[in-house]
Amino acid sequence: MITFYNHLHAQHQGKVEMFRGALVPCFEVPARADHVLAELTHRQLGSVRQPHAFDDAALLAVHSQRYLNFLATAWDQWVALDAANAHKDILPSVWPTRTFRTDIEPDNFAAKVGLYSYDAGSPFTAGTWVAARAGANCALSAAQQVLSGDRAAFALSRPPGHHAGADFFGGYCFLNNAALAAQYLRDAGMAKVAVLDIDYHHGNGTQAIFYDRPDVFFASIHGDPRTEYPFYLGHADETGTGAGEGFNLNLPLPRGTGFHDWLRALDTALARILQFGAQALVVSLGMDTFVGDPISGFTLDSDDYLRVGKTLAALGLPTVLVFEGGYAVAEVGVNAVNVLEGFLHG
Ligand code: Q9C
Ligand code: ZN
Repeated sequence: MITFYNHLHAQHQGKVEMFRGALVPCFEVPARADHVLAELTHRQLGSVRQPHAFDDAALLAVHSQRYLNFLATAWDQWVALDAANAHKDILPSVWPTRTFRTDIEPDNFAAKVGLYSYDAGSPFTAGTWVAARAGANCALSAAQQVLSGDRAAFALSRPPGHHAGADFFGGYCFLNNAALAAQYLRDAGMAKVAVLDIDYHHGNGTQAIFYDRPDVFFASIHGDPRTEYPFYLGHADETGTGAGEGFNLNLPLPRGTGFHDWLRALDTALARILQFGAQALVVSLGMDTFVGDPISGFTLDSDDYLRVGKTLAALGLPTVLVFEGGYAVAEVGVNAVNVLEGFLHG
């Protein structure tokens, strides 16, 4: 299996995120991807390549023009406010909630940041745009690889993507890599594509992007949003809207859920994906379901990920795997590569 590795990922390196009234060190750190790369290389699970370049059209197929303009210019706008800002990350502090307008982009920079975000945990840094773009190119390259006939490909990309919507960032995500891959497969002529999200957190961005569409089925297994981030989306009664009704499946599970129950949810999701008639599968591969994850609540262990990979492969579909969350840094490499190994040799 070819891995497209985001060689520019370390340019996105947030310093702090807001947590319980204090700024704490970021959980989403460059070492995460380094560990996966080291484990992949060590276990020789296929070649590692740099992503191909894609033009703006591939991004515009998912994201809005004004959001992409903002991402591309945000850092320069920030430093133009005050040269000393170059040493600090951008974090939002004001947001348009219910009753406010979002159709007018404010001139004020802080107001713009809030318009395009939904939490104070996702710092935007000097290299965020460059890194996120190269990460998106990894997902697009993996989709292209599968279109050319490969059974599967892996996008080893950070920052992650599944919380990012068409025009907002949050949850450490800026460009929705999985959605970009799915849309790329659609635009290349695959009529039905499924996105399966097995990150601990609900993939609110991906769900929102495809919620009114019958051509991309979205299924997610995640911590119950009543207690788990992103809180405001991911309930079982969200089944799609309009033409997309019936093409969204949420399987929330309580904090503390172990592999037995998690695997039953996976079987449910995969059965629905087969029933849908998907021609290709995009997996949002979050490793924060691991028992040792510092910000999550499921109890999967490292060996369980071999079985996860084997179960995904049994679906028999061309598969794009996209790296998402997973914050037990020392173990994230073994866990992610176990999924790949289970997929290839399970
Ligand atoms: N103090 C992904 O896994 N907040 N995003 C956690 C911890 C946000 C996770 C708070 C978690 C976002 C891609
Ligand atoms: Zn997550």
